[in-house]
Amino acid sequence: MTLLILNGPNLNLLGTREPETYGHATLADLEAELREAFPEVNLVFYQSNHEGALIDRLHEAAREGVAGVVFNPGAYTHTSIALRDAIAGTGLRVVEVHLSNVHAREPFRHVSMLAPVCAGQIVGLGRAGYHLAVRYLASLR
Ligand code: CA2
Repeated sequence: MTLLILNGPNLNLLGTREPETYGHATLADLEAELREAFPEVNLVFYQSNHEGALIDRLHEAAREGVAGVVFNPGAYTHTSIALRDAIAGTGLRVVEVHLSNVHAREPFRHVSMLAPVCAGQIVGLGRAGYHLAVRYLASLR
C-alpha cells in the first residue's frame, strides 16, 4: 500500500525555528521516524511551498492510485479553495494533520477550507498526528 505524506508551505523550516510551537524535529526526522514505524507501508513524501505544486501532486497521487494522503497544508488550510477542489475533484482519501492546536491560536487558524472534504482532521498532537493518520489509512486495506 502506498500513502502520500504531503506537507505544505514553510514546513521545510521545521526544527529550525519556533520550536515552542512546532517542536525540534525536522521534516527529515519525521520522515525517518514514519519509515521506521511503518516499514510495511510504501510512504512517499513531498513538500512544497507552492499551492499549484501541491495541487499537481494530489492529481498525480490520484492517477497513481495511492490509498490515502496525510496532508498538512500549512497556512493554505485556511485560505485555499483550490486545494479543497483538488481533494474533492480527485476523490482522494485525505487526513488533514496539524502539528499545533490551531484552535488555541489566532481566530484565522480556526477555519479549515479543506476539512469538509477530508476523511478527518488531527490537530495539536505534534508528530504523533502523522503517525495516527498513517495508522488509520493503513488500517483501511
Ligand atoms: O500546526 C500546523 O501544522 C500548521 O499547519 C502549521 C502552519 C500554520 O500556518 C497552520 O496554521 C498550522 C505553519 C507551518 C510553518 O512551519 C514552521 C516551522 C518552523 C518554523 C517556522 C514555520
